[in-house]
Formats: sequence, structure tokens, C-alpha cells
Amino acid sequence: MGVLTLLSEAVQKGRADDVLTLINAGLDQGLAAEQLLDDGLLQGMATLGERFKNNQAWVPEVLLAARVLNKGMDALKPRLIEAGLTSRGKAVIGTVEGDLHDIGKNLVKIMFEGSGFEVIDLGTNVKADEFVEAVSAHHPDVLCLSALLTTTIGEMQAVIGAVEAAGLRDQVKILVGGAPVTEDLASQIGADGYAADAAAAADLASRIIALAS
Ligand code: B1M
Repeated sequence: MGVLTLLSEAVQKGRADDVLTLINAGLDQGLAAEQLLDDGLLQGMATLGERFKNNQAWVPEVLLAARVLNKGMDALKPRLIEAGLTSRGKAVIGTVEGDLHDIGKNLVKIMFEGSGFEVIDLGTNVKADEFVEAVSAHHPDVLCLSALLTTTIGEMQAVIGAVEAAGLRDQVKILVGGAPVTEDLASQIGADGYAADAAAAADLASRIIALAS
């Protein structure tokens, strides 16, 4: 069995040590970090996610796999980041209130850092007023909101409303993303942009900043 298949299986089984060993083995074999991420780590989570949807896997297994996946992403991070020497801009990022999913948000953070952004990560289950405080304190160029549940999409609109109510809306561009979010939805809730994946989010933020300067 190849390294990528073994990596996918190690994520599904929640085996952190195996994941780290296989990442090193893959890099030694000359596989690219992006391939280990997409076809190994994320493939494992996608397969487990399918079983989760069909009630063939349960929350503790998925939670363990998510921890292992985050560890694997940390190990690959130096390879995924082509560190920019000068900061291109500043971003605040978080998963909205009521939502504990952080893998996609962490990947967006890695891609932003790889594009030379300074990133302030507020974590998961972040309340609207915590986003407002962070915008007020850090003066970011972009605020990135992540949501993975259909029930937490409305929370993105609440954050945008709270930033507006605090008089900060014209000081920051707000970008949204996450599996249930769409371009249409982003414009309906008053966001400045939508990105389908982490790389697209970093590209969009770079373009927005270039236009503003
Ligand atoms: Co949850 N979960 N989960 N879960 N979970 C989903 C999202 C679900 C689709 C599974 C399913 O039933 N098919 C479903 C949501 C259904 C819906 O609302 N439409 C679901 C559910 C129902 C739940 C619970 C309610 C289950 C329960 O308790 N009964 C519960 C809710 C908890 C809560 O948040 N309050 C729950 C819990 C969990 C775990 C804690 C066990 C775990 C999360 C652990 C963690 O994140 N640390 C978990 C996981 C792992 C998943 C799945 C399996 C995988 C999500 C993931 O990380 N994908 C997921 C099913 C699936 O997606 N196949 C599922 C990989 C990640 C890289 O992709 O996050 O989409 P994603 O990020 C992408 C893009 O969306 C984009 O870039 C990323 C990659 O390039 N992106 C952005 C993300 N954020 C962005 C922000 C941006 C831009 C782009 O800003 C500009």
C-alpha cells in the first residue's frame, strides 16, 4: 500500500504517531507537501466524514481524527508556507459562535501565513463581540469568518452586523467561507467576499489589499 493510502487510513484510525512517521516517509520519497495534505490527510477525513454522515462513524472517532489531522497539518506547515519576509497585511480569523469545526479555518490560516499575512486566530465558537474587539484592537485588513454548519451561517451575518454597529465596517474587509457557504449567500449577508477553499481565500485577500493600496 502506498504512503498516501496509509496516511489516509492513519487519519481515519486516529493514529498520530503513524501520521507523523508517514508524512516523513512521504517527504523522503519526494512527495509534495500539498499532495500529502490533499490526497493523504484530507482524503482520510473526507472518507471518515462520509461514514459519519451515514452513521457508520461517531463523534469521538471524528474528533480524534481531527486532532491527528491538525497535528499532521502542523508538521507540514513549514513546507506549505513559502515565508514572505515582509507582511502583506493583517488578518483576524475565527469560527463563528456555536461552531467547533476548526480544520478548514486552520488551513486558511496556514495559507494566509504562506502568503505573507500576519494572522490573529481567535479559535472556534467565537462570539460576535469578540470579533468586534479583535478588529478594534488589531486593525486587520481582513476579517475571515468560518462556519461549517447550516445552523451557524446566520451567526456570520450577526458578526457583520456587530462590526457595522461598532462603526468599524469601513475599516475592514470581511470574507466568509466554509462548506455550507456560497457566493450568493456571502453577498446576501453583506460580506465583501467568499472563498471556496483556503488557497482561494488567501488569493482573494491579497487581491483586495492590492486594490485598496
Ligand atoms: Co461535524 N459536521 N459536526 N464535526 N463534521 C460536518 C460539517 C457535517 C457536514 C457532517 C455530516 O453530517 N455530513 C455536518 C454538518 C451538516 C450541516 O449543518 N450542513 C456536521 C455535524 C452535523 C456536526 C455535529 C452537529 C454532529 C453532532 O454532534 N451530532 C457537531 C457540531 C459541533 C459544533 O460545531 N457545535 C459536529 C462535530 C464535529 C467534530 C467535533 C466531531 C469534528 C470537528 C473537529 C474539528 O474541527 N476540530 C467534525 C468534523 C471533523 C466534521 C467533518 C467530518 C469534516 C469537516 C472538516 O474538517 N473538513 C464534516 C463532514 C465533511 O465535511 N465531510 C462535518 C476538512 C476541511 C479542510 O474542510 O472545513 O470545509 P472545510 O474547510 C474548507 C473550506 O470549507 C474552506 O477552506 C477549507 C479548505 O480549503 N473554508 C474557508 C473553511 N473555512 C473558511 C473560511 C474562509 C474561507 C474559506 O474565510 C474567508
